[in-house]
Amino acid sequence: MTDMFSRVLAASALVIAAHVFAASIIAQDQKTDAKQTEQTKPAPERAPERAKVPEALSAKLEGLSETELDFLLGDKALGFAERHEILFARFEAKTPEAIAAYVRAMIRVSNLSKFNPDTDMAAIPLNTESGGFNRWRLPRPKEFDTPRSPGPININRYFGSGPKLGIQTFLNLPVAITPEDLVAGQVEVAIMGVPLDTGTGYRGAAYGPNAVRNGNIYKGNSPVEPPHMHTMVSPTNDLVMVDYGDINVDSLSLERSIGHIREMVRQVAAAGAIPMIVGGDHSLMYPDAAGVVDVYGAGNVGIVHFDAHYDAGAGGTHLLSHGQPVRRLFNEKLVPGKNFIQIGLRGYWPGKKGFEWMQENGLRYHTMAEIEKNGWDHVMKRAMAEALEGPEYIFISFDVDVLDPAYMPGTGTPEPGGLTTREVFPIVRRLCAEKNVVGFELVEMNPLVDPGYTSAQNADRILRECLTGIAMRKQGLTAPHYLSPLTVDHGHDKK
Ligand SMILES: [Mn+2]
Repeated sequence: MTDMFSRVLAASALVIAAHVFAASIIAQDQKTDAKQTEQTKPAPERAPERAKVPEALSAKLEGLSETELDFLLGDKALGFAERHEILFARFEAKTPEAIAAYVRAMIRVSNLSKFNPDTDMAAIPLNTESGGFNRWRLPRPKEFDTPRSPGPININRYFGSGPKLGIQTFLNLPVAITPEDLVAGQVEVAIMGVPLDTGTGYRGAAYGPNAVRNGNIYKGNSPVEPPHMHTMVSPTNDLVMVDYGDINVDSLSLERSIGHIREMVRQVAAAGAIPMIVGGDHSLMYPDAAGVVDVYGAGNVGIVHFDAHYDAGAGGTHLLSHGQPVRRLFNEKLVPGKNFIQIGLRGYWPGKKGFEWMQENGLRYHTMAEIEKNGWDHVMKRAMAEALEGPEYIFISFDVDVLDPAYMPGTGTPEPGGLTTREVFPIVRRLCAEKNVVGFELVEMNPLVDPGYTSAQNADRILRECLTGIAMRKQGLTAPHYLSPLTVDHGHDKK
């Protein structure tokens, strides 16, 4: 009892600390943004290489001014062609006048693209007169509701309750609303939704959490649940889990939302539960991982990042989006480069520079090209070994677009040629069983672009694979790629 009391106390102290933290996050952001811009600038000693003018073209360029020539032969021209040779080829048939006009047009476009203090807003103003400025993130006062003792609440009326019955929760789990509920219930995993999609530009990921709640066919509510067949372990039997509801956001502003999300994730982790976040778009990775790092310490958490894209974009107008969380976590020194393991990259992003940045900074990436060359088993083994060698804790960031669109049509940025469910399920389960997972997020599931329920069902199964792994770890089943002897082989072959 004393122990529980001290847990409640610790949790409330944290709530207060987190509020103070949230108030200062904007100021902090300004500082880190300045830092980020500095870091993304090329180092001054590395002067950009000037392209060599082909002989055939040199006479035609004689009329260009020094500035125009500098622009044409320098890095900035590469915003108009991948290589200088491509640009020079465009000039072959042009007159010197046409070339000069072309170069001036490039300079004009380049200048007009930049921030102009006379016409542009450096910050988007908010209506500070609004009486509801902070209402979206205020907890509902206890005084408004019927008094109850803290702890998880089962909201099912019937002893046996199937998938079509009742108020939908993740895996038909009981509900918890406050950190006191988590502490009183000694909750081990708190699954929560974050209906945020302002970081992507594609509306719909905000509906992900409720689609996952609705989208699975296994929703028992009995004290004994059938185990996961591959392992004969059932998380519902072995773990205390809750649906922790949704984290509210300012649905018009990612920037205004991240402080609150980070605070809520931190609260759950500090209450001793594993936060499992269902998004929402991938900009969530920043507040989700940061909230976990706030509890376990910068540098102590590795991130295993499943994604078709590297999400370490830099230099964009917006300082956070679903394509930038990796860069931001790295720039703020919350997660060192060597602690990132990326799996499933393909398509067209990043390009050469992005891969070079990852190599320079120690990030471990596993592309579909590597899988094409060496096969999935090889790559899974390599990534598992890297995760096990890394820091004590891991956070799993699962962007559903790592799956081939055949398995996950419901996502904003689908990319052909991805992983199959048969490849993804075992590695997620293994990571959660063989390594100390302290946080998990599933992001970018957009039910509005999947008229069926394939996406929601597979998303639900990914959560279950992780939960099965966590339950296996609790039972001590942490051997490499453990599978149940009962189900993995019928045993009737002649010895
Ligand atoms: Mn992503």
